[in-house]
Amino acid sequence: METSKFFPIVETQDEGYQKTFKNCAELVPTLPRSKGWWLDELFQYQGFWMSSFPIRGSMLINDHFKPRPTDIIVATSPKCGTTWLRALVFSIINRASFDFNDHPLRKLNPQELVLLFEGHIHKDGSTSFLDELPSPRLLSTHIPYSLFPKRMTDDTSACRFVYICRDPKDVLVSKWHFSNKLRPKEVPPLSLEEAFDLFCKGVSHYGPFWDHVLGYWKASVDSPKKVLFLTYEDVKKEPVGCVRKVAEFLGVPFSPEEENKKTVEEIVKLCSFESLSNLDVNKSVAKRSERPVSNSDFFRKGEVGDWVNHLSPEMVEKMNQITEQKLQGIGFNFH
Ligand code: PAP
Repeated sequence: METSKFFPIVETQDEGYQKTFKNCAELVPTLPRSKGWWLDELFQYQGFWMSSFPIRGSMLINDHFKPRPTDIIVATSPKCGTTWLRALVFSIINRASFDFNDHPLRKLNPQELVLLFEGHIHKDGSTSFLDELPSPRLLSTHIPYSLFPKRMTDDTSACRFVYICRDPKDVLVSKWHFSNKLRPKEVPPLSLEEAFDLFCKGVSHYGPFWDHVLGYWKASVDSPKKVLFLTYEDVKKEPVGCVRKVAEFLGVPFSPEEENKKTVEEIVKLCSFESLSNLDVNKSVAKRSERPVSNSDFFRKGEVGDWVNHLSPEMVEKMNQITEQKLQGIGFNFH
């Protein structure tokens, strides 16, 4: 049984899982640490700043997860559009099963419909919950590409990743607003300056942001059949084209009949910010003990370029410099 002060206790009889929990409980206290964005602590694990919970999730995935060729993993750095991408991919792969007027997205938040990999692998102290999900399994993750086991990243037939990233200036602004919603009332809000410093130093959940992007970008170049790389800005500009691209990548292109029926446009409309954010389920401000955020917290403005309303010219210059330097020569940038 695990007794680390960093984790809730997990009861498991299985020796393999016990070993992973023990290794993790011993490792986390030895890692470099920093204050987080709300009241959490971040630990530097294999080059990335993460809270203790996803570190354990990542270790469990490495030690125990059995990938299937049909697995689809929606991957993002936080605040890059996970909610949107989860909704889009779910709608694409399940389009034959549901009527758009009576669609699961009308009743469930995308975060409930497409579960967070590193969060749900802990359920019941083993991977059994994920093992029992029917194929194709659709999961979402913030885990950096390099932290997945080789059996998932090397083998082109093991699973596929759809990644979305976003201009880091908008990510910072989105994350700053979100973090202040998560901070307990008795704690003063995180200032934008403080958030900016942490973000630029790479100290943000699953950060450095740029290293996260780089990992998936390189994988998409090396293995284009395994990793599809999208940007929030491109999906905003060309949603129909991007939805077609995702469907083709996943091996389920739209048929001429579906094109005639405007299925792609229906998906784009259903998953748009305007549509999802106006559904009762997503207006809900109720919080649950296991998730200290409400469904409405995942919908703020949903725009490209909101950073102009928040960042000073100096902040913009510094952030652009870091981005230029980190992504130099790779063949991709945020423009
Ligand atoms: P997560 O990392 O906590 O899962 P994620 O969904 O990636 O959150 O990011 C939330 C951002 O996506 C918010 O951006 P903003 O703060 O700049 O507004 C949110 O508004 C935006 N978002 C959520 N749903 C959609 C959507 N359907 N279309 C476009 N943007 C969306």
